[in-house]
Amino acid sequence: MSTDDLKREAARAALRHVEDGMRLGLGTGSTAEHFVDLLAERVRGGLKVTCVSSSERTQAQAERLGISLTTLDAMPELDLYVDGADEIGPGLSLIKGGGGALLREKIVASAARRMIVIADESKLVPVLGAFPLPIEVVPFGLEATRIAIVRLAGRLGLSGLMLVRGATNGHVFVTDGGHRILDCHFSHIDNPAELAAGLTAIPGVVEHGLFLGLASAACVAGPGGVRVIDR
Ligand code: ABF
Repeated sequence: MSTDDLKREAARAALRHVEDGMRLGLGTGSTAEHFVDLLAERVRGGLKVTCVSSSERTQAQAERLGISLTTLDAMPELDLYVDGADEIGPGLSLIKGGGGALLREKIVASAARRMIVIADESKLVPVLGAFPLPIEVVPFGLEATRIAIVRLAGRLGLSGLMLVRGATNGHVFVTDGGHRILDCHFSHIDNPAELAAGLTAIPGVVEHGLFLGLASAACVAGPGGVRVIDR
């Protein structure tokens, strides 16, 4: 089975938790794309759900597939949010935002009663941080914000490259909210809660990719099948 097949199986497993009449949040990324695709098949078969997207990209896919969409303002409380992750650590702590949609993803995840993470088993890690942590920052004063993050990291014993996404190839990445992303190569984050609290206190930081206490369960697919991990 290819990694892509595993992602689809994880998405299929999460679909079993979707019931008629649910208010759903749709994630972003290649695994979430499978979920939206499979959901559309169920909708064509008569399932009635109303959805909110976490990115323009997912919005376009869901619209194209005929899924009923609304905004989070019109439907501010959701039953379920299904999304992928870049890393799944202990206690279903997550790094997300490799696709650059972390701000909307976190807003949608926080509006949902339950969040189910879908992933292939390569995303499971004993300690978060091998995947660069994305931090969404406002463009104004970006260098001052970066220095504040470097100082925070130093106090917490973290170090590593901190790169403005896209800057090295001259195409600086701009998020759906008009912000920039700093990718922080910390390699291992021993205390994610401490780092999350410190980042939130820095004024130029809009949001960070540590999702702590948000996921209720994960459907993780490997060659032997899909494992459901509860928090
Ligand atoms: C989104 O998609 C992100 O938060 C995460 O960065 C990414 C996971 O990507 P994929 O499903 O393509 O591996 O959920």
